[in-house]
Amino acid sequence: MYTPTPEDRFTFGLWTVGWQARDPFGDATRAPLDPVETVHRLAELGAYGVTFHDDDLLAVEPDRAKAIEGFKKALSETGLKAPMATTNLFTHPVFKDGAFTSNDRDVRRYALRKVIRNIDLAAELGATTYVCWGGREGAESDAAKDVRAALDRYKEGFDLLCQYVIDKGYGIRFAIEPKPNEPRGDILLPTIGHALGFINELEHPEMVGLNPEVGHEQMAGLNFVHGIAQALWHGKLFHIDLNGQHGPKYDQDLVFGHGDLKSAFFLVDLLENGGYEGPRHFDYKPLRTDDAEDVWTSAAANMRTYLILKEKSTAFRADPEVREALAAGKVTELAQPTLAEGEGYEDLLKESIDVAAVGERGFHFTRLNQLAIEHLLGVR
Ligand code: GLT
Ligand code: MN
Ligand code: MN
Ligand code: MN
Repeated sequence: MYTPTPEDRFTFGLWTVGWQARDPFGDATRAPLDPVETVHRLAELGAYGVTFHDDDLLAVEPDRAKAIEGFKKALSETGLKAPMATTNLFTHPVFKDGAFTSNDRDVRRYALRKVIRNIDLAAELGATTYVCWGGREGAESDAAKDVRAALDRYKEGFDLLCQYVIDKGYGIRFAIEPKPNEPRGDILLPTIGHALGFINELEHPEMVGLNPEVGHEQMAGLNFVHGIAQALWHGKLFHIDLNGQHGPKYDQDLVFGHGDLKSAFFLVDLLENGGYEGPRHFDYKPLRTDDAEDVWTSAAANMRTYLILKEKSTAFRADPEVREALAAGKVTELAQPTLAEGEGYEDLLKESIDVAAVGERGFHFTRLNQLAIEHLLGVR
């Protein structure tokens, strides 16, 4: 029960279990982790794949060619896939004012070269999604960044990278990961909605979608389930970062379900029934208080929680009382078009209702919500 297998398509970033737990106030509490060990441990736990930044591969082996060779060998020994890759455009001081949108043109040109080099590796390893988290693209002062010029440069960057992928014939799509703040005071493309608007201005909008992260939208006080539903509606949910967060505060990157559990339940319900077919990717950080072995307990916890919530979602949907409450709340009626086939506004304008009487109808949503809570608490 609740034992993950590769069919569940669970994936983890090398940087998640590999996080040494350095924070702004304290040193690392764990030793660097060899990506080769990570691949083996994740495979043993039942994961489907692993994802990486260019620099993650160099955690213990500074020679890039050797590091890549070791990583590839581990992938072929375990059968683990590498469906997504990304670029570290935030750690080195050169990126302190951003990468694609740094005020310094030399930095922008270097950043694009760094991405292109890792896209080649991503394509070679069979990755189909390339994530772009622009954590340093932003500012602390509104005087310091011409945001309209920055968006021009951001677009220029994506247009160039799309052209590169087209010219090379790679089967790769880009996924933008929004975040409102941290490490910058304010980050560009702060939410799912901002990113969706930006994508429409690109030369190849069909090649660019989203990689939303649970905690990032919740940091902005937004409803993650609604954001994901809208991303799916636009056909833009290319990838997802699952983790946990307790409301608007610093980016917690907790284990999936260890933040807002009710939201996690409805998220799993949506992912499992809303047409998302990509990997279930965990982007979390093992607690700083966890030791080297606890890291694997936490990795397993993400997958186990997802599978438990998946089972709860199935039971919720199958419960006759839930079905009745969904009908009573007219949740299903929303799928019915407001105008019937062949009707126009003339038909609508001919009609009238007893507004006072209709205004008195209840939707009984408390009952429905309580049923969800009771499923979640395991008493139904
Ligand atoms: C970094 C960030 C994550 C992003 C990663 C991809 S890097 O750890 O905090 O949210 O998904 O670049
Ligand atoms: Mn995060
Ligand atoms: Mn993060
Ligand atoms: Mn993330």
